[in-house]
Amino acid sequence: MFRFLTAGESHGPCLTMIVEGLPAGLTVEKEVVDADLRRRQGGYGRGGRMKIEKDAVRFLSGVRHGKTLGSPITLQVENLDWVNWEERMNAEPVEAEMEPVTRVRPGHADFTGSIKYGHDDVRNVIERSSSRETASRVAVGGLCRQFLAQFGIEVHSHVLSVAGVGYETPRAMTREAYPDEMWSAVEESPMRTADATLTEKMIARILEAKRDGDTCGGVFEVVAFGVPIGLGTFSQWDRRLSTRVGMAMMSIPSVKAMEIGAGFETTRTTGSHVHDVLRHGENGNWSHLTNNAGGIEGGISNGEPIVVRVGVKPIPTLAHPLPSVDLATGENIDQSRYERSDVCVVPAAGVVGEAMMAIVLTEAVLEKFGGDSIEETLRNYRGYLQ
Ligand code: EPS
Repeated sequence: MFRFLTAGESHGPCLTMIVEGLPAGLTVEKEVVDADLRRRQGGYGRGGRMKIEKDAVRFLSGVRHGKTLGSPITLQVENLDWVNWEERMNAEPVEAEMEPVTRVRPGHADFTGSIKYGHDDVRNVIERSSSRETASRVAVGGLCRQFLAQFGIEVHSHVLSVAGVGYETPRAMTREAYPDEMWSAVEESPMRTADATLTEKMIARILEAKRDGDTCGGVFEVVAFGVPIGLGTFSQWDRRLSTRVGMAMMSIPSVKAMEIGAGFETTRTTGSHVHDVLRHGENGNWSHLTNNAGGIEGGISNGEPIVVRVGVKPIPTLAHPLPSVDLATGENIDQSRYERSDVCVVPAAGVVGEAMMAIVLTEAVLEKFGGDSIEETLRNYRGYLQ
């Protein structure tokens, strides 16, 4: 069974991840993980923290001479900001008086977390609810990406819109709709969107929001190519690939919506306009004329690209704060608290979406093909394809 856990506070010394279940003998490169970590740090609209951090992974166990051992893999990403927080975040009691955070930000975990855990200092909530945790998932996803590459599976993401500025019409989702040049353009764009004009418009929208002390959400799309027919199953609700992709995407902080393939669009028309006609080629390959199903039918991958669109709300830390409550006094106040933050995290959230997709597919590939060594997994995979 593939599984992982993450630990670490946003301004603590580091993030730690333990990954279990990757087969032995898989070549893993730190550089591939680090490249993903860098991509998550980028994107227009990020705040001051990203100027401090230079996320990079350290393998602390489970890897020897560049190959997995089959034992638990421990990954670590340092928080370079820790030096500025050593006293405030020390595990040991400290002498200095610390002013507690008590004015909660609407839309943040500040309120629910404080009530739930009985904290009188919201700092105790902010630290783990922070999206800093998503660096952990990206590191794990960077390992999964290297596992999936063995099966010819690739995962990409791009931004479709920011605060309503973006692609207007539903896009085709077949393999041909995503040429390789598109992904190079996405990687070049600070908005992670292939259209240069759209990049400019999105940046202008973010600048406008920033001037108003406001924030922007948006929609990103994650696409996985090369997924074989047969991952996931309808036989139990929680083993459907759609269930698992849904849970993975909804687990990303600030995500409030998600659809698979044509999603909500399918509800506005009739069946004959929605379902993807199946073809059997002379070469024996299966294909569909369209991909409205987003690569999943009956909770099982159907061989087409897996396509999901994910809606990210505007982040709750506003430079022009909304009215709120001071938890210390119970008083209604005119302005909640502001602290250093980002204005738009949609491009970064897309990179986290890629990691979550890679994690779900890794789990599903291992469930289907098993294997304690990568050779064994590949042998089972090739046998199935035949
Ligand atoms: C975050 C607030 C900001 C973000 C942070 C998420 O951090 P800080 O409080 O240190 O300024 O930059 O995101 C990250 C640190 C990251 O790595 O993505 C929050 O309140 O959620």
